[in-house]
Amino acid sequence: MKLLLINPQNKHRRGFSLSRASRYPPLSLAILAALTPKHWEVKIQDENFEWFEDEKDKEADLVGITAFTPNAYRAYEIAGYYESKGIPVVMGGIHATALPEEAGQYVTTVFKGEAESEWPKVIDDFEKGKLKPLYEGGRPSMDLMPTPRHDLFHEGYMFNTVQTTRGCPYNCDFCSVHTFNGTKHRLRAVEDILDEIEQFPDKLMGFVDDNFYGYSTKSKEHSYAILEGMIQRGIKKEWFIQASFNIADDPKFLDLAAKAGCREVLIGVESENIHQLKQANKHLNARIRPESFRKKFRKIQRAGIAVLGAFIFGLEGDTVEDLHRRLKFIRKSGVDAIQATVLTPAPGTALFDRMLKENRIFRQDYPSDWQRYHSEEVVFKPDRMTPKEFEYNMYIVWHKLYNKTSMRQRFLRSLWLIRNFKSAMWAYVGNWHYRRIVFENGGFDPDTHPAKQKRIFREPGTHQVIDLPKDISRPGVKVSKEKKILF
Ligand code: B12
Ligand code: SF4
Repeated sequence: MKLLLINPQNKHRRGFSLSRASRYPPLSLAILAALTPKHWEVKIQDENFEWFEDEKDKEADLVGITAFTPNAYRAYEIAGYYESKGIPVVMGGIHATALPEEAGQYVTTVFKGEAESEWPKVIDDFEKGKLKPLYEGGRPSMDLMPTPRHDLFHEGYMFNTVQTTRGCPYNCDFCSVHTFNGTKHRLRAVEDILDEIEQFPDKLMGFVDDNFYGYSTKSKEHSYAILEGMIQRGIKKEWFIQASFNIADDPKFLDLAAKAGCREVLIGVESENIHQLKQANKHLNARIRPESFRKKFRKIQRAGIAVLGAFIFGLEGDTVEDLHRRLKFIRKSGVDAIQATVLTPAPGTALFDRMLKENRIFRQDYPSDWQRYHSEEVVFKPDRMTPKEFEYNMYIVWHKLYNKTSMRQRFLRSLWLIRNFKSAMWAYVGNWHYRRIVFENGGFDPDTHPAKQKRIFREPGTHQVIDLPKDISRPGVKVSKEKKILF
């Protein structure tokens, strides 16, 4: 029996797929492969490297597809090919879980939730000719997670990925994680994690946990045990994590992480505006208060680890001036790498439900419009600016963050602050990736200010460049006394 597992990519905008060094392997598919009985032949078809073509490589008795929202449309396209040949397609992942009815129109079987407990049942039912239209995997214990089949990943990947936890106790209203993986922070057995890391030869890796360190004493101890285990076993890898500001106040964690090879940590900063943090339920950041963000970054950098700050633009209440205020905050804060994304209402989040109710989402030609939900395009009406103003000013923000001169200056500053060449280099390379991701339109020169460029707008979702609308404001940065920049 042949199982073909497919990792589809958004065809119009390739985002992280653009360069080899910013691609990450589809861990979900390697888990499915490991859960599949031995008498099955399993293969991963990965559009990060090769577009799916009808003619070749398509042999399968059963197909499994994974998708986040921006690549769901592509998943449906590929599913259509197999459905037309009478080969059943099972679709799982975050998008199918959020919108099972929609997915059900394009695939044979929808799989909701995590795969570990129910995937063997799917295989068994298929073998008996009794495949059902819907399975619910729920959120099983992480003890059920097998060692993923890393050997099936495309050999072109530079990074491997490992998962040590699932779920998040917070409920930020723009985020899919707590609705999908739940609010319980589930921890995986440390020995399983270490055995898995030892098994693959790749030197570079990332922990895909939403929060490697977590918020409880138990999760903190769990992270220590992983790091101590890596050091004891002599595992020599370089890697990144995602975590919250609380790691900055734990010198033991920072010391262990640096010794175990941590080069970069992504922190979801989101905004410098405390009201927005509260409004979006980003309570941890609001409690710490934006005035102290810079100090926290420094503590992490002093440990030899680069900080990748993730910021959201277009949060509720944002005006054009606020976008520029956030930009200024970012540049002064000293973060080494920057992810500056456009607020995007993902299905299944509170943000999506609210915006839908308020009739503010203007990209609703689903499923095709899901291709636009990649966090670099405006798909909703902001409350205090027009979508075009937002979009145009995002180009200015991106230009300021990712023009060559500012990236080089940032690199020198990182060297000074982190005092670790490799970590500073990770951040520098990361900035190059984001530059490629946001400017991948062919019509815009990232090194020239948008005001000096006649045509910058790409018809979203395509590569076609369109004229800049005349009626949008191009403000200078005015900062009022009450809302002064913090650094
Ligand atoms: C690593 C990661 C990435 C990697 C990609 C890794 C990959 N797999 O290709 C990178 C950095 C490239 C990335 C990019 C982006 N990401 Co991302 N990413 C993640 C992160 C942190 C972990 C994903 C992961 O590997 N999890 C581990 C695996 C094992 O879990 P899983 O995929 O959920 O799989 C399990 C189940 O879903 C199920 N399952 C999954 N597929 C299938 C298929 C079948 C057939 C079955 C039966 C079951 C099944 O079984 C698996 C095992 O239980 C998640 C957060 C999260 N917790 O999910 C965000 C997340 C998925 N990303 C998100 C976003 C928004 C993006 C970007 C748009 C960001 C950007 N600014 O550009 C891009 C879009 C990428 C794209 N392809 O279009 C959002 C997606 C929201 C949504 N509704 O789609 C998430 C949820 C983060 C968030 N805070 O909301 N991302
Ligand atoms: S944004 Fe981060 S802290 Fe907030 S719910 Fe998502 S994973 Fe948790």
